[in-house]
Amino acid sequence: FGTYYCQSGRDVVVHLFEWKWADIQSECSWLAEHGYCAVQVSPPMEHRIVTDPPYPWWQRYQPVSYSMNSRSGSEQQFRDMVEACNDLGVYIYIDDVINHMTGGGAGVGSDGSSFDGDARDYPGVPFGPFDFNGPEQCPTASGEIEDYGDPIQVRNCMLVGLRDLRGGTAYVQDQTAGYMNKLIDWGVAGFRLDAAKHMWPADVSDTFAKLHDLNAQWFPSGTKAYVYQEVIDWGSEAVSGSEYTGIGRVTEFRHGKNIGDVVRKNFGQRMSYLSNYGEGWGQLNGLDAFVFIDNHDTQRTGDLNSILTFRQSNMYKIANAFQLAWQYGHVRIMSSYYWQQDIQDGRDHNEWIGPPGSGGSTSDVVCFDGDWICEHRWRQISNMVRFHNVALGYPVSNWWDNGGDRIAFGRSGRGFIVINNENGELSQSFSTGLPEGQYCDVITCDNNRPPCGDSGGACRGEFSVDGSGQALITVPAGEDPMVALHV
Ligand code: ARE
Ligand code: CA
Repeated sequence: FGTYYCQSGRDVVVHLFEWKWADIQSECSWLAEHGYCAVQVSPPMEHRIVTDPPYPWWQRYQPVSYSMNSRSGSEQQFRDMVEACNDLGVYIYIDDVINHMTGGGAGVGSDGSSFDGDARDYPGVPFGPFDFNGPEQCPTASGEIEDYGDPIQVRNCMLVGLRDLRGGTAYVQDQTAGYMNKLIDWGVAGFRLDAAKHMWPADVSDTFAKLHDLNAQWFPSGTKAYVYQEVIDWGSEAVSGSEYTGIGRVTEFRHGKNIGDVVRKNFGQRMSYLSNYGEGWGQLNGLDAFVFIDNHDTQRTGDLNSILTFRQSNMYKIANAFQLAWQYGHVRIMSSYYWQQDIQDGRDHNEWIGPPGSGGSTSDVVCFDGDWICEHRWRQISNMVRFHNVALGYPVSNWWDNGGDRIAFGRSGRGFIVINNENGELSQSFSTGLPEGQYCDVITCDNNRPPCGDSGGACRGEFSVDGSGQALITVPAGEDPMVALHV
């Protein structure tokens, strides 16, 4: 399940975090034009409605049933979105929450189903007490995961109070695979497996063995769903990502931290150390890895001194340019909404705040209105998605560095990028490996070939590559300290 299917020349995933289905449906035309392969959408199943705090984003990680009315819209809106996006060749991956149901307490979910977490009763599925892990499976007195050094606790006890499904039983697998098959039959192409670390690998593969092939209306017959599993592995716990690489791809959380530390120059890190970035840094094999600079958790509760987000826009653009120009892992771009942070003692007390809107409903997306950040539309990022597509499959070449924070590299004649993460202008002749011709800097210009276009006057214009692949490139320091050229 680690193989993904994209329209030819596309590769990158965008997470439209907390967007409504109707807004994603309209965004798909823009995404198709700009070469995105797929969209990750928020968990689409019926979820708990949390009022204390009021309607946090994380209410959607508490399933009540697998029916489809959620904060992002109705079942019909979901299906319309999948069809419209598929018709444009932009595929939908859903955030798949099947390790658990809600936390404690009782109520009514977003599609009208009742639930009682204390009694472990979810009639909308239905699940009852026997479908959950209890004292026989989980060794802790609290029923909570207390020690991440014990794989049995990690898999069989509750993650922050969330009622933990017995994923090894045929009945539970039939319900969760049935949910996924419903979506596959509607045209969904992939799954981010939430909390995969908390599920036994054998249970995960038994569940996926029940999945249908993708819908033949849009996908070649025999195509399997794409799966990337959320396993947070910093290298210090009992459960490791490599236990899951045989099933599908695995999130590589060290990617965002490592690149964040390099661009921020934390711990003596330098851009020049990136020459062997990827496996050379002790990370997963790139063909197993699913990678991102930040995600919806790390941008809120991660190590905020390492992780870069839209709030550090210039460094964020450098980090994204590097991950898109380099060749490592399957890349996901984060697309966020704004919230006011309240940082006390290094922790954001507002990290729970849900998407823009009121009374638990979400506002329509208007990119760049101050509420919806739309990083995926930032020119410096979306043009680098193009660079990434053009260079797909062409190895890194023409590496250069100054031993410090200035680097340059090519992609075997398809692209070339220079990054100047130091003070002062960088100006010199580079061996780019590019064919002779005139190129535009895609970090600051609209087009890759003349006429370069004028993005608000920022465009650095044309660069000439001569017959031996040499080009004189000047890269200012400060805002957008990069030049990227591609065929
Ligand atoms: C909420 C409340 C809790 C309450 C609970 C039940 O915040 O106080 O007890 O509800 O009522 C998200 C939020 C949670 C939220 C949950 C359900 O982040 O705060 O709980 O939704 O509404 C571990 C897991 C990893 C998980 C992270 C958050 O291994 O799988 O914790 N990430 C996914 C999603 C989250 C989501 C869930 C799972 C649950 O991406 O958005 O939670 O569906 C080390 C370890 C990691 C560990 C990490 C944090 O790094 O190595 O394994 O991650 O610490 O503890
Ligand atoms: Ca579990």
